[in-house]
Amino acid sequence: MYYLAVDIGASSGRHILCSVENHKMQIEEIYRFQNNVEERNGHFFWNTDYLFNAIVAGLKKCKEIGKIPVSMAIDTWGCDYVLANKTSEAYAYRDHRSLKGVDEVSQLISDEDLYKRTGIQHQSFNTIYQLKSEENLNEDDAFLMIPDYFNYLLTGKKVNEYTNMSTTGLLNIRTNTVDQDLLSQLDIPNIFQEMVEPGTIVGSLKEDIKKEVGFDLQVVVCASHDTGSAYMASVASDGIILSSGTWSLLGIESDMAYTTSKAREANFTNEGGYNHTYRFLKNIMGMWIIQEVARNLDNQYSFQTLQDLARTSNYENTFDVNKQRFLKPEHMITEIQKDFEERNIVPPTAVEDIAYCVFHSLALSYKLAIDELEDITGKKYKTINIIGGGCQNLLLDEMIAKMTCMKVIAGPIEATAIGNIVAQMIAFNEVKDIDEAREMIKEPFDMKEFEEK
Ligand code: ADP
Ligand code: LRH
Repeated sequence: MYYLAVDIGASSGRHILCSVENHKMQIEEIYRFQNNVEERNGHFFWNTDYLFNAIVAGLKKCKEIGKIPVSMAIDTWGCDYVLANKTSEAYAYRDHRSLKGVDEVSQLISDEDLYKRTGIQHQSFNTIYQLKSEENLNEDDAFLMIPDYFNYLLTGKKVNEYTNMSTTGLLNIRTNTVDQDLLSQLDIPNIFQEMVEPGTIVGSLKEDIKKEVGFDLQVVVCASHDTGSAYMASVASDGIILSSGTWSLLGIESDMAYTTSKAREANFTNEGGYNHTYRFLKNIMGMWIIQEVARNLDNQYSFQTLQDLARTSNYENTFDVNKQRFLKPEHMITEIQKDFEERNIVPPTAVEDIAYCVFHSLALSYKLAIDELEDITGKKYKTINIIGGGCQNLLLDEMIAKMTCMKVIAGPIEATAIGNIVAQMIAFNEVKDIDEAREMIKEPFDMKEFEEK
């Protein structure tokens, strides 16, 4: 039996096919494509047509290699959406238009009240602020988050998946439903669809898509917020989990939400997880910084080379990676250097020093976030499970082990796709529940351990 995960991150997307035999999962990447924001009239957008064509191209690849999945599910980054009855356009969360919404929302509800109500961190790009920045929102607009929108193009059915909906900042933390009072207070019309849980089968492919790809399957919703799927595939879910990709999402899986003022001041969030657990975590600027550094250097250096070069550096200073200025600067290297100059510190200039300084600063920000987390929860953690593409950065893994004195477990690299598949396997009774699935994950995927003795 094959299951297909379509996992689209801010930097790339991939189709990961999983076969299950004798209770063993085996994954194979069958299709990969780039993802990027595009600039139009001074604003940044995702190219949803290009992404949908890539989704269909990956389905055709299944046919070509003769491995037809019984089901598929799509996950993407959170917060962004399409108003499906009027456009296929999707603003990218790094676009500055949402700053207008931040101002407007803060005049209608205080940050304290909003956090108590939703449990969601303050990020300028949260959907709540994006929606408040829209002109002419209308009841009939049909709000679909990015994976919901692709599910709709595949099946013709409009639903909103719960875990991703929690990133809107519009769900009530107690009821886990869209907070209608909050909508009224903010004058946002009810543009939302039926909300469904991960594991729900949406339906089969529309006739035209079926014809184009040459087969049918069931479209399932997974935890369609990529971070939600990634955390599902953690093999040490009782410790700290660091989902390391374009963003670093550092936190814990928890049965309870933390909405204390300490949690709010540290800007931790309570995102909705599979089975209504919470991901209590902090967004840290993440590999975005090194991606942009690489782009500024015309992509002459691979991530592996940047890591190797960084090992030769003696540069010691660090910067605060979470400053708003690093969210979408025109030129990342210049922005980093300016940040040092403004603090009268000699900035890094050689490639090896820039790369080292970025990794060192990230490691430091993880250490600070762990201190905050332990303070808020009153617990001490012994392990950090780093998952996602960024766990391949062994230098960073080593730095984290050294700085935190915790045991670092790196892997699985494709955690998000694996979590996506787990939701499908549970929906098809291939496994009983997430605990059983997590046991299955421990064996087949390459994990590395780092410990500072
Ligand atoms: P997302 O899905 O959020 O776009 P990924 O999980 O694919 O991100 O992770 C991408 C990141 O993984 C890259 O930005 C890079 O920093 C890191 N990465 C990928 N391959 C390697 C490698 N071979 N060595 C070190 N780091 C790597
Ligand atoms: C990571 C992620 C993160 C969100 C951001 C928009 O890909 O989904 O969890 O905060 O993108």
